[in-house]
Amino acid sequence: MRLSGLYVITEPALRDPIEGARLALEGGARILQLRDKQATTRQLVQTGLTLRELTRQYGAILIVNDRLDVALVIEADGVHLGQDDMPPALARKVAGENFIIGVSAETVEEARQAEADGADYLGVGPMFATSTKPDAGEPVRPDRLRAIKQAVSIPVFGIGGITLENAPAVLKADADGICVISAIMGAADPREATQRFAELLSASAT
Ligand code: 3NM
Repeated sequence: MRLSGLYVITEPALRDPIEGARLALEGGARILQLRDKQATTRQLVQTGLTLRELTRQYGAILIVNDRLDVALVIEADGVHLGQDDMPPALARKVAGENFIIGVSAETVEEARQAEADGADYLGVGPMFATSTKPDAGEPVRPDRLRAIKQAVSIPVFGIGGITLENAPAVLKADADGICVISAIMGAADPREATQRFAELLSASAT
């Protein structure tokens, strides 16, 4: 199955990850990432096990940010790795072929390397200014995503500062999907926000 569409990520500073995940799943999210940079390993595993149960109920994919060990222990579907995390080729050795490995790429060179290393999808960003990841750097804009799409054949997701208003520009640059944190986890009604993103994406897919 080729990954595409709406990819929702938790952020404990904005909303409790379990509550946020439940609302996003109710709103139609079918790819969910557990991201919590502050949690202890024990906390991450506990939250992860709950999210595993919830995502199974909804038939949704669960990815764990950064931590291959936690992803394997909670039987997540995959892991998302940054440029300073576990090298994707080594993660693949441990996790096997039926495990999703996502990689963050900011440049065409990083994207090509990640694909060569066996990544299943790429997260490219930040598309726009974001305060959710203070070290994300300057926006690379949708143009960079378009250039990366032309250089690789795996699915490419845009990430960083994506809202309902600017998501169409990312999709127009040929993104396979979009990753969203604050526009959903920071929304007054995350369920409704998710529904609106999901509608936007399904309209663009037709
Ligand atoms: N990674 P929001 S930007 C987790 O550029 C993350 O790789 C980024 O959050 C990257 O949707 C980002 O609130 C934060 O902007 C995305």
